[in-house]
Amino acid sequence: PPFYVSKNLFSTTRQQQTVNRVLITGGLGQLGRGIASSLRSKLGDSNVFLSDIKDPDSETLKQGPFVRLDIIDKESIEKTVFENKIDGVIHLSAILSALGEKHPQKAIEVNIRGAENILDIAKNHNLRIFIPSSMGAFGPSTVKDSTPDLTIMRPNTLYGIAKVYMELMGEYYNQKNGLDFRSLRYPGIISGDTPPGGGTTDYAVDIFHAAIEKNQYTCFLKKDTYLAMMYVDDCISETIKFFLAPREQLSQCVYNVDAISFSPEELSNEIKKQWSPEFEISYKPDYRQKIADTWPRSMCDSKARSDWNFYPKLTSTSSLVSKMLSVIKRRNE
Ligand code: NAD
Ligand code: AKB
Repeated sequence: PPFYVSKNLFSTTRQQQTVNRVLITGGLGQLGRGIASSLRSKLGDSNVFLSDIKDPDSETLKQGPFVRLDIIDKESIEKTVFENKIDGVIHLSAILSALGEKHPQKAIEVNIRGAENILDIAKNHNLRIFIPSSMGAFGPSTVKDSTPDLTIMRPNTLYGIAKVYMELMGEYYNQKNGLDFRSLRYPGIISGDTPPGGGTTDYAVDIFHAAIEKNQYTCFLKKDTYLAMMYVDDCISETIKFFLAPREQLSQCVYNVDAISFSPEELSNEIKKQWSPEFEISYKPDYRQKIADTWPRSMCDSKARSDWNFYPKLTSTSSLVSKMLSVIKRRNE
């Protein structure tokens, strides 16, 4: 159980009730387009502005407004917010855990300076702001099974350190300035139609493509490395539910969310069963093993379930494998 429990962790002074026009930063990564498409079906296509430092493809441009934004360029972001009457932000720009250890300066710039910029803008313009945190915010001294919302957080990656800083700054502005700051600690997110962006949990996506293309996969984690995971559709639907939830439903700014826990060996056994008994996996752990060893095997998300009805639908390794195989096969047709 959490060693510290407090009521009123979410201040509701000064906040508007609804969001109508939303800016998504870092929107061309694994999660952005799916989140934009789901939010557009609720708010209208022209009310959700996708942005990224990268250029979009023509299909993305057809679906709704796009602005090219670098999260470090605070002035341009502020101008976009002001000119488009933005009242909500979903901030996805990030350098993920594995990439961050390879490019530390970039990780500090995007994950720390970028979060500072967007939180400051949200505070000054009274915007609702959602920023995903991660199970990477926990560290080697955190309990690894059913990790509670409130527990020891001493991560040893730049990615995790930036997530803890972002969570604390958001909570601080919520308490001091009434900022409507919301965050979910995601587990590893698994998707069949969008590639992951350089994380420690990427193996759980790569393995499916390798199985379908060559019936063989060399895994960068050891076979018994259990980690918390979630299918992308659940991540998107539950994120939108949380982002649009009436503020009265929330009793804290930051919640754990979780769905499935498995190891590479368990996942590959299920792929053998459902795809091909000839599928072969070998293990060649690299620097990402050290990161994975410090992360939760599962997170306790009971507060998210009771406060705002968090409810992931895909909760077994077998249903995840079946879903991933069908999505990737359909995409390859
Ligand atoms: P991703 O790496 O796929 O995408 C991140 C996007 O940020 C990229 O499109 C990139 O171009 C953009 N970006 C990088 N530098 C930028 C800059 N200077 N300015 C603007 N944009 C910039 O990440 P994702 O998987 O879509 O993750 C989105 C959020 O969810 C991140 O905060 C991440 O930490 C969090 N999260 C993701 C997972 C997961 O498994 N995908 C798990 C936990 C938390
Ligand atoms: C990563 O592995 O870096 C992400 C995450 C769990 O935050 N997928």
